[in-house]
Amino acid sequence: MIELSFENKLENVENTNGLNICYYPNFLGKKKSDLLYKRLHDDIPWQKYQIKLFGKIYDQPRLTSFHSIGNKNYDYSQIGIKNNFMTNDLRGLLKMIHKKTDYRFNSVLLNLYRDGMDSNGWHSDNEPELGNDPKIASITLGEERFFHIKHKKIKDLKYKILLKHGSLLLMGERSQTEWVHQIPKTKKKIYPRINLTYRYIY
Ligand SMILES: O=C(O)CCC(=O)C(=O)O
Repeated sequence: MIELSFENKLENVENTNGLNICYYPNFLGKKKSDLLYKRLHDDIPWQKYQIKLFGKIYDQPRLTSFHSIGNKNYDYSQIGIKNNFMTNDLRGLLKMIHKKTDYRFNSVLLNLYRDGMDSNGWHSDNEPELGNDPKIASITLGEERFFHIKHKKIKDLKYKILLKHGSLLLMGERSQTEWVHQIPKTKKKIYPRINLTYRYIY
């Protein structure tokens, strides 16, 4: 797996073998990131959802909360996720993302990875209500974690990026139709991480 590094001024990589992603390591300053991490950690109504895999029920290995403008229905992973309203903090981040990109979003899924054993397995964000070619804006707060992305058909096309506190990762055209991504577990002793993925629900 090739690690994509974005040092110094190299802030975005586009069309890496057809992978359309942009990474902004310093999207939010440290002060704002610290403040938002604490507020979201304390105020978001985090819930533990269950998922059925091969006929068995498991707790998802993370806590989750879904928020949207206009009470959107989202059948995320078929877990019957509850809709919450967009708080001022979530709307503020949405505004900043809309300034940075032409993509438009109206909802956000938050994940809280409590430690290295919390994770998110290989998947694409491709539920029908996200449209034909979903775009995603992903913000990281708290502990940095590796994000893996691999092509669905071409075995050797695999990349990883260390997602930093206060960073923004944009996943653009074909990122969900042709690629899958994951946040793997780690045995390292680490602090919690909050991730926000902004999405457009039709
Ligand atoms: O935590 C992340 O960076 C990715 C989250 C994700 O893939 C998802 O919520 O679908």
